[in-house]
Amino acid sequence: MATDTAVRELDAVVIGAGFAGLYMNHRLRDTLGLDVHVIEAGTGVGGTWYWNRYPGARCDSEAYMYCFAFDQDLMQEWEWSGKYPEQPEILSYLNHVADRFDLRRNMSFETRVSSAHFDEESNRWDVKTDKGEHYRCRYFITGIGCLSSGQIPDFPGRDTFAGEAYHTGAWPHEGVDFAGKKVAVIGTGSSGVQSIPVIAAEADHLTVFQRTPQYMIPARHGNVDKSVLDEIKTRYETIYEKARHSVGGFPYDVQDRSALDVDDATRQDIFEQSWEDGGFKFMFNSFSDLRTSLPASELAGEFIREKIKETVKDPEVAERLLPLDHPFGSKRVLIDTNYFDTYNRDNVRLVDINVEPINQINETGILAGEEQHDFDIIVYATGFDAMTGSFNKIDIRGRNGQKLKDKWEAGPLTYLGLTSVGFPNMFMITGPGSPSVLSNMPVAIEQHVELITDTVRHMDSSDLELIEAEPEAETAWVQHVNELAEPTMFMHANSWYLGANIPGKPRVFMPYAGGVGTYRKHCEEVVAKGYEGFTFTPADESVSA
Ligand code: N01
Repeated sequence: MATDTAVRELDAVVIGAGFAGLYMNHRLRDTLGLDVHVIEAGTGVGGTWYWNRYPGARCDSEAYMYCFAFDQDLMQEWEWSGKYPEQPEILSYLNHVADRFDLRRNMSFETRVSSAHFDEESNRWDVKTDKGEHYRCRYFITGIGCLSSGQIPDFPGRDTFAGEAYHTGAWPHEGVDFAGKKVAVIGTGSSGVQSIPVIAAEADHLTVFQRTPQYMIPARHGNVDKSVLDEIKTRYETIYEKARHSVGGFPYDVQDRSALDVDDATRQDIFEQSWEDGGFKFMFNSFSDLRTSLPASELAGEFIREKIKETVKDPEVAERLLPLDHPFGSKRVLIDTNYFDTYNRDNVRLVDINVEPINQINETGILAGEEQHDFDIIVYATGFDAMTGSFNKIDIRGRNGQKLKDKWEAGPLTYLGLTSVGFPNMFMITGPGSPSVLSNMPVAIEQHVELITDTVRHMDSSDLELIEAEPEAETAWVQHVNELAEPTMFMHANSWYLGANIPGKPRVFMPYAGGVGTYRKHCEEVVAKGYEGFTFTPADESVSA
């Protein structure tokens, strides 16, 4: 039983030791000299890459872009091995960063923040953990990730299954042995699509339970010659600068052409070339309007459907794999390696749960429609309570004891995706209403961490006690975020961006769809205009602690 211990006074508490928490710690502690403590639930650093160890896990951002850019020496010394960074390599990288900057010495591991309450008497946050620790700090900062709260649907009888069951986002560190086993994978999002080909190659038999067929672009993953990466390193500054001012946080050239303005043969050639290149270039580097024009998106969708039909040998299986109910780009674009080919294997079966619904999970397996499927292992690749789920798990209370969870009951309300009215001196790194998941995360994270650092520096040098968003600014921001999403393909599908994967969750588009470059410019203007939309409380006007 946890007991309350002495209160520890700090400048800042940061939750999470992933990309966000690591860099925030470095900036506040080493640049500003603040007394900071980082609280992390895992036994080590890594965040997403600590938890998501499922087979085939890797990032869809190319490796040379999926890292910190704040330190030139760090950038030059780290060597990536392949086109895309695999989970063990990213975890090694983040451990290297933690070692290099000595970031663990002010961290608690295996500890969860249970509550964070703003005390209006002292203008301090009281942060308590499940270990009974109590911190009192000026700044309360969340680096809790956007996809950290795993969800396993409440299928009838779910807990009666006698075999092994795993969620991709909480994978056992010792790995799972699939050899000779009958395996089920439920879910065909990024995690399912990455793990399915790897599990199929190991298991005796794999059955995939699919609710929504998906569009995918081949990754073209493989080793990259060191000379290529060395050459990239000579241009790192330029590359990152381009990424910082781009839409998706990638340094890809943007094409100023509509898919509708070229003839069929030209369009086909461009799609083919982008398909050969693989990865997100298909989306960002082929045509300018795949995210915003339904007819353009449909042309890309049709191209991909043809590729699926060409790849999957059994026409009936191919038909079940065709995404027809949502346009390309309306859900997270998936990057795959051998996904569709996997359905040509003799040991793989696809169940469309729209036709054969999962009626029950029982001791031996899954009853889908009228058919019983027996399994040794069930893998839930069923996603996350995205963006707000991890906030809701912590009892966060601002002014007048208002709970963040209550304030966000109808959807997250933030200013810049960074702050929320009534929660002074609380900053959310890549919170809802910021570009976050619609971009290459390290780029978005660095921008937020640096903005928070500059803001804290400004407050300290100007003797300002509190920063708080203004209600009008927050209302306008939420409206702006909605308006940006409205003309995009994102509004045409049931996705976790809209909370549609969680029963009862309000249908609100949560990330900022205007791109990291536009968002950065907006933040710079806010600062240049004296932190427009924020109110500061000077130290001498506040009640002293
Ligand atoms: O989760 P998801 P994920 N019954 O929500 C299905 C990032 N990520 O873990 O599409 C049956 O995308 C659900 O079906 P549907 C990335 O941003 C990145 O795969 O909702 N099925 C879907 O097929 C990604 O988008 C990387 O109809 C149910 C699947 O489960 C995000 O994390 C790698 C169901 C969930 O897909 C989440 O990806 C991994 C139900 N009740 C993750 N509920 C890389 O960078 C859900 N499903 C590579």
